[in-house]
Amino acid sequence: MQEVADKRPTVVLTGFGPFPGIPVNASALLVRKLAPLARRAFPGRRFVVTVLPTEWRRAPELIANLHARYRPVLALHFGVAAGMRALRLETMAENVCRAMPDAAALLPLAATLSTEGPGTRRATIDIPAIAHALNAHNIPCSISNDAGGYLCNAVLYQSLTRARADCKVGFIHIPADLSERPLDLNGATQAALIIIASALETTLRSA
Ligand code: PCA
Repeated sequence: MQEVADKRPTVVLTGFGPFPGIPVNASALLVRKLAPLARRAFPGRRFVVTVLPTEWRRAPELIANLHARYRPVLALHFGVAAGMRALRLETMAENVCRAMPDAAALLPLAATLSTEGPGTRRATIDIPAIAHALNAHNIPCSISNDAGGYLCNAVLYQSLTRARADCKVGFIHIPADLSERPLDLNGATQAALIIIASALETTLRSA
């Protein structure tokens, strides 16, 4: 199989599909546009790009599979937040599930993501370095310590739980509406390339 033969360090990129209130998820558009550009910009890395279903059961399962199968050095997850004009770099995930129905109209099974896991898990990408790189390109961004308690938080928590010690993990919320510059789809894609470049530098330093 191709993934066995490919010895390049792997980067996993994920977006999300639709969910109640968001019929078209801009993070899915983003990762699909990003995939060929990232492969061209970073030929030494293999990129595995997935659009996750916004579902309490399936999204964490798929994240676990991605880590087990590809053993990435970097996992960057993207999702949308409504009403935002800037990128939001999430610093932590909380061991909570907000009782909100998912894309399959199902509620979370429990109030927490994990019975044994810690109350919070911290993102392992270098967020100040990424914010600095984005600022240098005049891309609006903020740093957040509240990933929201819905599926974005769940995916960040699960990815941090499943990542091997040599894998950096981060989550970036993008505006749900990518119709305005500088964060239209092109601008958000360029921003994502800057984030990948900065995050890969850290994986090299700690390798
Ligand atoms: N945003 C939601 C889940 C999927 C997405 O794109 C969130 O912020 O949790």
